[in-house]
Amino acid sequence: MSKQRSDKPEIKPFEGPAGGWGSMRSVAEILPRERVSPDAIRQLARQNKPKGFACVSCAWPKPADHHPAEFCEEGAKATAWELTSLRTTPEFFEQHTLTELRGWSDYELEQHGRLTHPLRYDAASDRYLACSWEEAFDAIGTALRPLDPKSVAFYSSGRTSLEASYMYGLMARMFGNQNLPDSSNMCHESTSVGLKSAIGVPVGTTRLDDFKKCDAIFFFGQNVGSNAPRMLHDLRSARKRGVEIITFNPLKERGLERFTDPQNPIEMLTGGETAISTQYHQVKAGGDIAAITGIAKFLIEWDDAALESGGAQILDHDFIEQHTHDFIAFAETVRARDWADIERETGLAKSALEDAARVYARSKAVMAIYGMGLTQHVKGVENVRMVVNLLLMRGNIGKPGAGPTPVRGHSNVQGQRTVGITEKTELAPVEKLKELYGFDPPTEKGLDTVETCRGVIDGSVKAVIGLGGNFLRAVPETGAMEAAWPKLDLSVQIATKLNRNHLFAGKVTYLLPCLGRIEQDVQASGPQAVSVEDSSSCIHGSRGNATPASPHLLSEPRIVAELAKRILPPNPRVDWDSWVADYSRIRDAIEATYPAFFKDFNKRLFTPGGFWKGNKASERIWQTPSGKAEFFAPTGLNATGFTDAEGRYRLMTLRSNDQFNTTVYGYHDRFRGVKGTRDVLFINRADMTETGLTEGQIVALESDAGDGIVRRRDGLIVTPYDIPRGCLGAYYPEANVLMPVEHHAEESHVPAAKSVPVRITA
Ligand SMILES: Nc1nc2c(c(=O)[nH]1)N[C@H]1C(S)=C(S)[C@@H](COP(=O)(O)OP(=O)(O)OC[C@H]3O[C@@H](n4cnc5c(=O)[nH]c(N)nc54)[C@H](O)[C@@H]3O)O[C@H]1N2
Ligand SMILES: Nc1nc2c(c(=O)[nH]1)N[C@H]1C(S)=C(S)[C@@H](COP(=O)(O)OP(=O)(O)OC[C@H]3O[C@@H](n4cnc5c(=O)[nH]c(N)nc54)[C@H](O)[C@@H]3O)O[C@H]1N2
Ligand SMILES: [Mo]
Repeated sequence: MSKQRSDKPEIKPFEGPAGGWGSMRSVAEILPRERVSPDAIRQLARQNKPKGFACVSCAWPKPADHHPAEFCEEGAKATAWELTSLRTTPEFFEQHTLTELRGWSDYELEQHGRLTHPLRYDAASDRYLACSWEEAFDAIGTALRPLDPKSVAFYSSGRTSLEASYMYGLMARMFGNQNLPDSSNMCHESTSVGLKSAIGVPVGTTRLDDFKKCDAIFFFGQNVGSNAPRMLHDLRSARKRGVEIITFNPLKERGLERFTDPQNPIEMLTGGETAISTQYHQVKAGGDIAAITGIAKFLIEWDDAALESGGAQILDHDFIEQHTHDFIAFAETVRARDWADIERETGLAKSALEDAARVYARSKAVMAIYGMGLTQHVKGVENVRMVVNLLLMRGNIGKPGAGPTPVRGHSNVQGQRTVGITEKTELAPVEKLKELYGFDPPTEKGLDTVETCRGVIDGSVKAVIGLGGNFLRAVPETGAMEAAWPKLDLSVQIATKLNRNHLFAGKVTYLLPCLGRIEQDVQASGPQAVSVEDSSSCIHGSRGNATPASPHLLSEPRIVAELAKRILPPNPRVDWDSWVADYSRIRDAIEATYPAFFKDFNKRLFTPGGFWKGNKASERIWQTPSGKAEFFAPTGLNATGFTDAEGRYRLMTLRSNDQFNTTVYGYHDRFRGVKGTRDVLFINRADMTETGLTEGQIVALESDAGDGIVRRRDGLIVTPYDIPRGCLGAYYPEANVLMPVEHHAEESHVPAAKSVPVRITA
C-alpha cells in the first residue's frame, strides 16, 4: 500500500481504533520507504530509554519505567525520517534549479533524504553549489557584521537541544538583539503568556504520575492519537481505573475515541480496545471560552443553591480565599452570561455542558489537557485563562492528580524557552549574563515570529538565520512572505533535509547541513550527549549512536560556535571552542546561568524519567504580582476574533496522521479516512447542501479577513465530514497561504490557525 499522492484519492470513514494493527502496519511501511538500514532499526530500541536518545518527534514525557518499545508509530516515523539512507547531494542540485524545485511538493522535497554538504546559492545558475564550511562561515560573517543588529532575526525550531539553544540565544544577545523568534511563537506561546499571568509559571504543573492520581481529565483541542500517541498509554490506564475523560473537540478524533495498545498482545489478538472519552463534545472551533463559561455557570449556580440550602459546597471556598485573586469579578461575569448565547457560541446544548459540569463537580482531582485547539486563536490566551479558571474553582492546581497540562509540540520547545530563546527581556537572565560574560545584554524587546514576518514583508528585517525548522512554510501569509524573501541581504538555514524555505534565496544564501540528534556527535573530548526538556519540565540526556548521514555534517553547537566567532568581537569569558570540545561545559554554563533549574546538571543528565526542574505553582507558590493565582473575567464568549457572517466560515488548519509539522511523511490521514491526497476540505453535509456543493467537487478557499488582500488556496476536494456547522478543516501547511499575518492571538501573537475567516469559491 503506497502512501504516495494518488490521482484517485479515496476518502471514506476509518472504522479501526487508534494504535492497533493500523499503527503496526504504518511503522512497517515507513522503514522500507525511507530505506533504513538494519542498524537504524536497532536504534529504535534505544528511543526514549535512559542512556538512549530522546525521540525527535513530540515532547510527551518519557517514563522512568519504560515499555519494551518506548516509541509510537509517529516516533518510529520520525526516527526513520532522520536515519533514511536517501541523500540530497550536490549532484542532486546540479540537476535541479530552485525555480524547478519550487514546483515540487513538501513531500517530494524531503523525500530525497538527508543533506550532505554545505551549500551556497549561486544566482547565475539558480542552483545550490557545494562549498567549504570555511567559505560559508566567513561569507556569513562578512554579510552579518555590517548589518544593524536590529535588522537580523535568529529563528529556531523546538527540536534543537538545550546546549545549542543556549549558545544561540547568547550569540544573538552578544550580537546586540533578542530577535529570537521560534516555533513556540506559533504554538504554545498563548500558554506561556496565559499561565504565567494566571499562576506565575509559563508551563504546565503536572507530571506523568498525576495520571495515576486524577479522577477526571478535561481534554481540549489536542489530537493525541496523531500528535502525542505515547500519551494514549497514560489515558488508557486512567480509563481502566475509572477516570472520566471529558473531551471538547470539533472533530471526533479517533485517538480520543478508542485505542488498542500495540504493545499489548492480548488486545492486539482479540481486537480489544479501550474507549477513551466518556463524554465527547463537538464544540465549534473557537467555542471553548463559551463552553467553560457554561460549565462554570452551573458550578456557581449549584454552589449558590448549596449555600442557601446548607448543602455541601461545590466550589473550594477555602482554596479560593487563601490562594486566589479576583474570583468575584470572574463569577459576576459568568453569572451575567446568557444561556442562549452560550449554546450558540459552543454549538452545544445546555444539557451537554451540564453533564460535563456534573463530572467536574464530583471529581476530587482534575487534570486539564490541551493543545493547539486552544492556543491558536485570536483569544488563545483567554482560552488558557479559562482553563485555569475552571481548575481554580475547585482547587485543582498544586495537588496530586490535578493541574493544567499543555501538550507541547517539538521535543525541546519548552526547554528552549527555559534556556533563553525568548524575545522578552523579563524572561532573559540579563543580570546573570552580564555577570558571567561581562557584556550588556540588550533590553529592548526583540522580534517574535509575527513581528519577524512583518519585518520581512516591509523590508526592515534584512537577514534571517534559521536554526532548524521551515520558517517560511510554517508562518502565516506564505504568499507575501515568499515574495518578500529575496529582498533579504542574507538567508542562512541550518537543516537536515531540504524544505521549501531553502528554495527562496536572499542576496547571500547558505544552506548548512547538520547532524540529527540520533547520530553520533564526536568532538575533541569524545562522543557527546545533548539534552531536552519535556512537557512536564523533566530534563533528559540524549546520546546519538547512529552513523552520521555524511562525513561533512557539523553539529548544531559547532555551527553556532563558528558563526559566533565570525560575528562577535573576541570575549575571553566565552570560549566557544572549548564549549564545543566538551558539551558538559555548555551544561556547566547553563547551570551557572540558571542555578535553580539546573543544579548538578551534568550529574543528573541521565536520570531515568528525566530530572524535574521544579515548578512553584505546583507547590502553590504563586509568582504573580498579587502573590495569588489569578482568576480572569473573560471579555466575551467567542475566541475567533471575528464575527460570523453569511458565507464566512471558520477554517481550522490541521495536521494529518502522516506528517510532522511541515514534514509530510505521506498522503494518508488514516484516522480521518483520507488516502492519497492532502487537498481535502472537510465540511458539514448540511453546509454543503445549503451552499449547493457536491461531494468530490473541486473548490477554492479565499481569505475573508476584510483587509482587501486576496489570499487563495485552489484545488480542494469537498469532503463531507462530521464537523460542526460553519467550521471547515484543511491541512497545514498548504492552507497557510490563507492566513493573514495580523490574524494572531492578542498578547501572545500565536497565529490564529484554528479559526481563519474564509469563503468557499468555485
Ligand atoms: N505526528 C506528529 N506529532 C506531532 C506534530 C506533528 O505534526 N505530527 N506536531 C508537534 C507539534 S509542534 C505540536 S504543537 C503538537 C500539535 O498537536 P495538537 O495540539 O494536537 O495540534 P493539531 O494537530 O493542530 O490539532 C489540534 C486539535 O484541536 C482541535 N481543534 C481545532 N480547533 C479547536 C477549537 O476551537 N477548540 C477545541 N476544543 N479544539 C479545536 C482539532 O480538531 C485537533 O484535534 O504536536 C506535536 N507532535
Ligand atoms: N496553519 C498552521 N500553521 C502552523 C501550525 C498549525 O497548526 N497550523 N502549527 C505551528 C506550530 S505548532 C509549529 S511548532 C510550527 C512548526 O514550525 P517549524 O518548527 O519551523 O517547522 P518543522 O516543520 O518542524 O521543521 C521541519 C524542518 O526542520 C529541519 N530539521 C529537522 N530535524 C532537524 C535537526 O535536528 N536540526 C536542524 N537544524 N534542522 C532539523 C528539517 O530540515 C525539516 O525540513 O508551525 C506552526 N504553523
Ligand atoms: Mo508546535
